[in-house]
Amino acid sequence: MSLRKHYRTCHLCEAMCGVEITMDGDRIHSIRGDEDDPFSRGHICPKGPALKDLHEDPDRIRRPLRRRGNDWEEIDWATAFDEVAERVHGIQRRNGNDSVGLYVGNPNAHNLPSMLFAPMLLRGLRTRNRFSATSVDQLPHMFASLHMLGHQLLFPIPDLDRTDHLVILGANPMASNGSIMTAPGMRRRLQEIRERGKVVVIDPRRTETAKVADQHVFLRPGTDAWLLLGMLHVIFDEDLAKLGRLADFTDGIDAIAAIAKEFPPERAAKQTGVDPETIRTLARELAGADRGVLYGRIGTCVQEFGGLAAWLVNVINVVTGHFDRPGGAMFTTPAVDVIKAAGGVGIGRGSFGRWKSRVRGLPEFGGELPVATMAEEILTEGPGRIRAMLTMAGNPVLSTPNGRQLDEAFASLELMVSIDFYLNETTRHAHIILPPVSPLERPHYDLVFHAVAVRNTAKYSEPLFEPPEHGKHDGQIVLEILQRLEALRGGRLARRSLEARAFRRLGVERILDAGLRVGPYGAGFVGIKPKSLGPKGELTLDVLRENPHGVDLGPLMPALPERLPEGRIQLAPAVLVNDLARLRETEDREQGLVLIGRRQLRTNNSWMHNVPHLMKGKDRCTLLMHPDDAKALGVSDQARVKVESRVGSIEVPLELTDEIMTGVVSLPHGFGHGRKGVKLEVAAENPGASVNDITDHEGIDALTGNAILNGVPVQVSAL
Ligand SMILES: Nc1nc2c(c(=O)[nH]1)N[C@H]1C(S)=C(S)[C@@H](COP(=O)(O)OP(=O)(O)OC[C@H]3O[C@@H](n4cnc5c(=O)[nH]c(N)nc54)[C@H](O)[C@@H]3O)O[C@H]1N2
Ligand SMILES: Nc1nc2c(c(=O)[nH]1)N[C@H]1C(S)=C(S)[C@@H](COP(=O)(O)OP(=O)(O)OC[C@H]3O[C@@H](n4cnc5c(=O)[nH]c(N)nc54)[C@H](O)[C@@H]3O)O[C@H]1N2
Ligand code: SF4
Ligand SMILES: [Mo]
Repeated sequence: MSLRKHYRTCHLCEAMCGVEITMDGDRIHSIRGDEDDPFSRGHICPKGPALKDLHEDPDRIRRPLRRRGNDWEEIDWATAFDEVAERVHGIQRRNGNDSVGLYVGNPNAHNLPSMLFAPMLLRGLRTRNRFSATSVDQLPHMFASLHMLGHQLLFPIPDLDRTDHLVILGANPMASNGSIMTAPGMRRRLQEIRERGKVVVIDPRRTETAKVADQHVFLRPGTDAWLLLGMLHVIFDEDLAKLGRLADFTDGIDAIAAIAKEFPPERAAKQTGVDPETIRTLARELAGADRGVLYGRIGTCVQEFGGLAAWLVNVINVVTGHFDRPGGAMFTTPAVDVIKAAGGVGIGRGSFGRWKSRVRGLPEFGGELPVATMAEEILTEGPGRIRAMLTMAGNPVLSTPNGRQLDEAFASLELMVSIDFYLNETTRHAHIILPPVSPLERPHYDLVFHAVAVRNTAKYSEPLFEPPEHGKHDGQIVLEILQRLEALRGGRLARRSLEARAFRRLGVERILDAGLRVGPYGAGFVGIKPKSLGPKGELTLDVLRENPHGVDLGPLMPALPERLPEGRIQLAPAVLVNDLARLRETEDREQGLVLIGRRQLRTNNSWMHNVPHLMKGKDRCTLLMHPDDAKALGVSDQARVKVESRVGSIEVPLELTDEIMTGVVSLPHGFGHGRKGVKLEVAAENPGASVNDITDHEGIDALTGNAILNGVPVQVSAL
């Protein structure tokens, strides 16, 4: 037996754990945490070893497929690309460019070729009907960053390793392993904060993270903005605000002080269920901490007032002096500067309301429309209707609101093309499926997650396996489609087509190398370079190749005002301040039982349920409910119950627990694999139900267009 080791980054979630893969010949023998990865130091979670299972999964699609009635036939790549380009071109010529829609899912962010090439597809399709997982996720953070900091991708990251006081609002990093806060080994990092100071979790459920924290506070779903306003009141009322050096480039503090006056903790308490004294203590302790930070994540986003909550989290960090300062919310200096490079690949600073969706008139954000309106754009007749869809690494039937309606919409399309290697709830509607190579057959570098990590690091992973003959990564698939489309469109060689050619010639590695060279640690950088770069002190792809465990580039550094495109922080942008009116209107609203989500360590959105060892054990697609609510409703533990909303109903087993507050129930998302035509053998054994069959496509944060997935009104009854 000849064993050799391969080192890479696990790309499955945002934590960027280093893995050591032991190879027996050309087979994977075992996978464990890489002790020599300077960032993750040996940590992995149960999903890491699944890299092997995903690679070897017999259900993974390896050749292009074309629908034939209820069946599929394998076709060669040239036939597949020609057919896709011709049909897309024909549909656009007959019905206009907007008749072709695009959905881009979450795994693209974990995929280097996609990150480099998908933006070209976004532009090359020339459609305004672009959708993505952003509007069921972090859109409110991007909205706040755009309006406050001048760039949608300028994310404040909690400086986890130096803070002494961490307040976590609407995140469960013990299960999710962190989001917009890449930090492998969450348990150790949180424990270290507790040794230095305090960790507080504010969440409608006493989560896995709450259990390893010093304090947990129950909060009614969707009321984060009220809580944060109450805290701001205390900060100004007790004279705890301090801008420090930020005062020189921060506008709007007086406007914030005036707003805060209106929201004493007693008023906030009525909405949030958090008592006024607790709100005062939360504010005082955070403001009083030398190194403190407030971290808000998806619980603050996918709710009715996501934009307000994301804004107010930033405001509190700024006015308590915990912004752009060690231990506070800071900004990364990534080796490939996605913010500078973003202009080059067409992502840009961001935009809002440049156009509106056809049916509901919802504003565009960053060139995209809210995904909650995708189904009606397909189903509603009239000029501008979507007749063809392209999906790329996503499963919106399970991951976006009212999945049943979307199921119906996809089934009605003239053409659907999916770039994906599974036949899942979404891609089963495709006419053509274009499967990229396995993630272990492509090079890897985390363009996105290095840019949102709690430390500056860089790591490149070589492909572990040669791609199979004719195998294509996502970038190559995109380019093939685009080049054919441009050729069919005819006329002069378009600039985009030239760009595509140039990109194709360069290839992924050389583009990455160029990105590193022009980045802050590259040849052009003046200033002190980290010792880890060696005597020459320049970061290139070769340096990363020589350091397969990754390179540490040091802690986060103060970066403002230089990193702000306009040089200033806007604390009180009118678009956000004006949305407070909508919040005030909900003050006396009656609220019944509401539904929230729940991530589980062994899942990853909708697509890890085909891995046997992750699916072992008891059914995890259960509805959590407080025993008091169960008593009032006459339902008992383990019973199957019906959960109903305005748009639909599902049946799931009940799990009673006092971990969840009364008036709230919780279901995980990503289940619901029982639909006809899905080819996920392991997942089908334990299909569960999809929570997004009952989330409502009309439920959006009216400001940002983000979907409301937490705080959905439901009724529960015995079956
Ligand atoms: N109710 C509720 N709904 C939610 C959420 C919630 O908390 N509650 N969370 C939301 C969030 S945060 C997100 S990000 C979305 C995710 O929503 P989506 O991005 O739509 O769904 P995923 O399950 O991530 O999609 C996985 C698909 O990508 C494919 N895939 C994996 N890797 C690759 C690759 O390298 N290339 C290609 N081409 N395909 C690949 C898989 O085969 C699978 O089909 O779900 C959202 N939905
Ligand atoms: N194991 C695993 N890891 C994952 C994923 C996965 O599916 N499984 N998905 C990945 C993705 S795409 C993302 S975006 C990240 C997300 O990472 P996190 O943001 O950490 O997501 P969650 O674990 O869903 O935590 C959200 C928390 O918000 C709480 N909550 C619900 N409603 C509200 C509310 O109104 N207010 C407040 N304050 N809290 C509320 C929920 O109870 C929950 O504990 O995780 C990533 N990591
Ligand atoms: S925590 Fe995330 S990156 Fe680390 S092993 Fe698990 S899935 Fe992979
Ligand atoms: Mo996400």
